[in-house]
Amino acid sequence: MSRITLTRFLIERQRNKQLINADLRLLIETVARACKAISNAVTKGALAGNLGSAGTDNVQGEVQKKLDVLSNEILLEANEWGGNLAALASEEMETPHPIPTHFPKGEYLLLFDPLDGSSNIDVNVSVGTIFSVLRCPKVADGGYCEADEQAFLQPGSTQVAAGFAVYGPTTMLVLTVGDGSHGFTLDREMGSFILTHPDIRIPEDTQEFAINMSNMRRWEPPVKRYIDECLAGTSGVRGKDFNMRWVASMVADVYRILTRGGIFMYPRDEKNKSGRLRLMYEANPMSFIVEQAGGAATNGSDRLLDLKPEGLHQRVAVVLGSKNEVERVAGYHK
Ligand code: AFP
Repeated sequence: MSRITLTRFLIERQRNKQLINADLRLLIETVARACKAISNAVTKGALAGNLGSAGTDNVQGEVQKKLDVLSNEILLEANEWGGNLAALASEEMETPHPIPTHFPKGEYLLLFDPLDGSSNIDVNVSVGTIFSVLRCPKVADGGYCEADEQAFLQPGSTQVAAGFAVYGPTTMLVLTVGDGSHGFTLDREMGSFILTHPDIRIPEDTQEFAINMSNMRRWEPPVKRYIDECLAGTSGVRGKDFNMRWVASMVADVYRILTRGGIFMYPRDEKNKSGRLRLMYEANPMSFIVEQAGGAATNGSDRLLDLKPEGLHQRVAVVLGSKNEVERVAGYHK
């Protein structure tokens, strides 16, 4: 049986469906190549001196791991010269990164969380890379506007592509360009991502939830009610038992939900008043992927993909996964 590589998958989307153009294809392939390099660095761990703290803080005031810094550099270097980007933005950088003047510019904006879940690196738990692609807005004369922070502040519904890699027992890449969500496994001998999970579908119902229970005392009443009902099991109003998982790497938790269903929640609470996760490079790309797989994503009151961003590093409450459960939580917020 012939294997469908990421390159062939993308060429077919370009040629047959005209869903992407050559520039977007090159951009996605370049991000995927950078993910392979990050996967190698993660796999080598202590052998390459890659574990531990970098001794610096990022814009969010979080301690940067060596691999956070390295992954950010890998993604920047890989994407600067292709001629398809107007600018890049990252969790690890306060302001957008312009394309160096000696390289041509293009029509796309790339956002990424270079190494999501990085507090899990030193304990050898799965981590990953999340990315989102937007178009740089055009101005009156038909040219592209200045690729400053303002250019990035578009609702998630305008994303033209989104994906994430998870560096787990296997390295997986999940991608959407708007015609479903598709999973690719890294074949290390060949150095290629191979389509192994076409057209992923999230079951609409689930008996598994993912939330950091240590925040329970700070939750808002609708979230508390939902989890209390899950915990009550067969003797409660839901009439069934629920299982719980929390990896504390969004990439791993969302990958599990894509594989067997479930609901993932990082709600706002008394401590994280706006939520903990970042809208532009965590919630938006994950919401695009989850919706394309038949799931739903909300902040409790609104569809995440409809939110108008106010800042590059804005935080947001996130509830996503199996449709019927997400709608139940949204209903409890009304
Ligand atoms: P780090 O990248 O700082 O490890 O944060 C990971 C993350 O953004 C997301 O991947 C997890 O779902 C969430 O934070 C875990 O947060 P808690 O540590 O509060 O459970």
